[in-house]
Formats: sequence, structure tokens, C-alpha cells
Amino acid sequence: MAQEGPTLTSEGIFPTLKDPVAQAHFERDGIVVVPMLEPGEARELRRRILQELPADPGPFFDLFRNNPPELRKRIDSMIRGELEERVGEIFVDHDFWSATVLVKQPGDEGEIGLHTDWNMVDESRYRSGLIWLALDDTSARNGGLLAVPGTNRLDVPYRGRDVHFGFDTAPVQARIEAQTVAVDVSIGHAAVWDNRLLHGSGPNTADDWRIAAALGFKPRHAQLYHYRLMPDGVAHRFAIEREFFLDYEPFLPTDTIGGPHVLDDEPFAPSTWELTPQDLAGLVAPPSDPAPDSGADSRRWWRRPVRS
Ligand SMILES: O=C(O)CCC(=O)C(=O)O
Repeated sequence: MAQEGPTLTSEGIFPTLKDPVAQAHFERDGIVVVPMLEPGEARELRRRILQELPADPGPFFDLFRNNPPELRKRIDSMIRGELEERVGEIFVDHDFWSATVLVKQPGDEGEIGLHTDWNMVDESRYRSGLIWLALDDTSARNGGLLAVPGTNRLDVPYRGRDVHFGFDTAPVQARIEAQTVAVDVSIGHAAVWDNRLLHGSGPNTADDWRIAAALGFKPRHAQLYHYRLMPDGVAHRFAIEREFFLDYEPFLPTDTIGGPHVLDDEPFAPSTWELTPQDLAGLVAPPSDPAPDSGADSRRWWRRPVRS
């Protein structure tokens, strides 16, 4: 007898979160904040992560940028060990294409301009994204998250490393600036966002490092992909296994991508789309309608210049 899977969303997409209210927020805003660890558990994880990090990890540290594969593997396995089971309780059958830490030192240089994350799955059927677990109380003060709610619902073509990003005209940037919000996440809570969402984070004006642990998620049975514009001028879609990201350096130039964790390589026509301000109008959820469990005060409107 065929096994019944979970009910697909109204758009025919495999669902992300078990809780229907959180799922509805995720579909509408592209980001939702959920409780994940007790504050004491989060503080203990932070302590363990600090033991692994270099003394000076730079303004912004994650496992995609210039760090030794041994360190990546150690941190990857620590984060998976701590979080996968807990996350499994709130996600519909998913697995994790990356496990990382996102560390921001005090200062201006760790600011992350608004961006979308790459396509990791076939988005006509699935959603992929990031679980960003705050190991400090995070807000605009210490380099907390920024997001443009609803941009997950924009119909843009594939996204990837060096792939065209059609958000850059001045009228679109002005509209984005007006629609950017700060998403405050308290310690032990996780922001769960859709890779299609426009998001980033501001400077850390506090005295201490801001640390988050993160898992990249996708439905377990969905094929994992990496899109990249290669030096031949052609965008490629590489079908990959999750181990691919343990050695790959996406921010370094390369002529070829291969190895045991690359299953397929399909060329894609370069895309040249541009958003218009009208595309962004009407995407925003009312501020009086906060995400579940984030508390009415924990999402506030915060206007700020957008940097690419
Ligand atoms: O941790 C942060 O400050 C931002 C992380 C982010 O934007 C990302 O991982 O895509």
C-alpha cells in the first residue's frame, strides 16, 4: 500500500514546519521565529563553539569562508549533534545540507547586506532555507537579523554564486529600504527563513561577539543543488551530496567543480531579470501580526539604508 505523505501547501509545495500556524507565517513572510533550546542549553552550546573558534575569526565568520576543512567538519558535526534531533521535532521530514556557526565581532565590517540565499532544491516543489539559532539575545544593537517579509513570494529565476541578482535598480532599492524590518531573536529561539527571502544583518555595536548556530534545511527526499556562474559565462546547476560543502570554497574563483560529491552538471541559460517596485508592493505583512512565539514586541519596523 502506498504510504501517505504530508499534506502539500495550497501551492503544491512540500511543507516545512509541523505547526500549522508557524507554517502559515513561514509561507507568507518567508521567516518565522520558533523556540528551540532553553536559554541554559543555548549558553552551553555557545561556550562549546567558542572553544573551537580561532582567537580572531574576522569581522564575520561562517563555514563557507576560508577556514580549514578539519575545523568545518568538527563544527558541522557538533552542531548536527546538538540540533538535528530537536529540529526534527518541529520540521516535517527534513535533512540538513549545512551545519555552521555565524559569528559577528563588534564593529561595522561584519554587516551583511540584504541578499537572497541560493536555490538548493527544485523550488517548484520544495522549500529550502536556514534555521538560525540565536545563542545571544539578538537585535539591531548587536548585529541582529534584517528581513524584507514576503520577498520569498517573488517569482524570480534561479539564484546562485555569481548568478545575476535583479534587485539593484534605485527605485527597487528604495522600496526595499522602506520594507526592511529588524527581526529580534532571543537566546534559544531560532529564525527559520526561506532561501528566497531577502535578508541580512546590521553592524554589531555591542561589546561582545554575536553568535548563532545554523542548519541549512531541505525536505529529506529533495535533490540538493548548487547553482554557480562559471568562468565560461554559463550558469551551471550541480546536483550534489551534502558532503560537497565540507570542502568547497564558494567564495574562491574556480574553473571547474567536480569530485565525488557532484552527481550531475547541467548548464542553464544566464538570466537577466530585473524587479520593479510594483513587484515589491503589497508583500508586507502588517506589523500588528507578529510571528508565533516571537512576542508582539520582538518584530519591529526599522528603516535603514540597504547595502549590496
Ligand atoms: O548571521 C548573520 O548575520 C546573517 C546570516 C545570513 O545572512 C546568511 O547566512 O545568509
